[in-house]
Amino acid sequence: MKFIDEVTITVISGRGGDGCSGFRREKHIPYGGPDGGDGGDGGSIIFQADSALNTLVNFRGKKIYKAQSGESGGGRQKFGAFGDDLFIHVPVGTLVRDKETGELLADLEEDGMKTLVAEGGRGGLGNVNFKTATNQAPRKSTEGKPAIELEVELELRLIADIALVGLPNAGKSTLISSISAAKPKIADYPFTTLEPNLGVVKLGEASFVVADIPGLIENASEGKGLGIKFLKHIERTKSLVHLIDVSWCLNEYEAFEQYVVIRDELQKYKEDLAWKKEIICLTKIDAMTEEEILKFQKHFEEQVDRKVLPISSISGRNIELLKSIMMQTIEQSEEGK
Ligand SMILES: Nc1nc2c(ncn2[C@@H]2O[C@H](COP(=O)(O)OP(=O)(O)OP(=O)(O)O)[C@@H](O)[C@H]2O)c(=O)[nH]1
Ligand SMILES: [Mg+2]
Repeated sequence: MKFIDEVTITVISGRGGDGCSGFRREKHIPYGGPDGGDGGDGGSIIFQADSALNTLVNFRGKKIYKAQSGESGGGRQKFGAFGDDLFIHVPVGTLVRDKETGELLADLEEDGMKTLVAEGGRGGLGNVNFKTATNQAPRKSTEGKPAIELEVELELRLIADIALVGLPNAGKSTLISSISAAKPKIADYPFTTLEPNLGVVKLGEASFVVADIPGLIENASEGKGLGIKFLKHIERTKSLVHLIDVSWCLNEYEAFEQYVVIRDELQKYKEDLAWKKEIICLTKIDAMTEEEILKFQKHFEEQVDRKVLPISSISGRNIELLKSIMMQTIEQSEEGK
């Protein structure tokens, strides 16, 4: 299953500072020698893997990354300052490629790993370097080496933090399209989604990855429907959001039965999956009265003995709240590791 996040950015290293051509001029020293200092080296572009990041979403805004140039040398053999290197932090698992040639420049597979991708230009030499026995007063100095500008492609294979599970038509794709930029097909019939869709959900500075999984049905664990193929991917997520469309149910018992069907399948597939943290959402509540919502919610909460969240992707009700609960759940599961 390929979930790929890709983005192209431009990186520019710093150019080297120019060497200086200068001569010592002091009151009582008529023939002061050459004293032009060297230019400083420009800063390099270095990519660094950082486990605190999990998507490339932050690169969608800023496109150009530039390291500092070196400063020119000065008189009195003054060296130009070196430009600072620019460290670009990327999620662990990011590949960096030269866009033009396709060459792999960095494969940042471990936290903290660093790779230099564009070296800063060397500083030029000041004329002090060119003094020889025969040429005591060289005017020669060299320019700093130019910057390197590269268009690079960053690629990250994503692993979802949260999977949306539920029966076909429960509203999973609609939810992912309302909380992320993912644009999956949505339709009023079962099995609309045939392959998982991934979406990156942004919440303030943080972000996490949600997978919209094709609908599960009874006996999915034995291979019915599309489900089984994807259950193993659900295994790798930190938690689940279980969507139950209760809007068409005649009563709360019928509604809860839908929940039980999926829980059974998860459990039959693997005990571990059933114990994964799960956020239970009653969906499409815009199509219900307040009374009905309360009745269904109360019944679910009594049965599962914890909070259940009624939501509507269409009206947006409780969607922001759901996003923050998702974030909290991910954080808790990371702490519990
Ligand atoms: N009224 C209402 N309709 C919704 C809501 N969310 C989804 N729907 C509708 O429910 C139908 C199914 O939505 P999908 O998002 O395609 O459902 P799904 O769970 O992805 O379905 P599969 O991919 O087949 O598993 C569509 O007609 C949606 O417009 C909601 O919050 N309120
Ligand atoms: Mg779908």
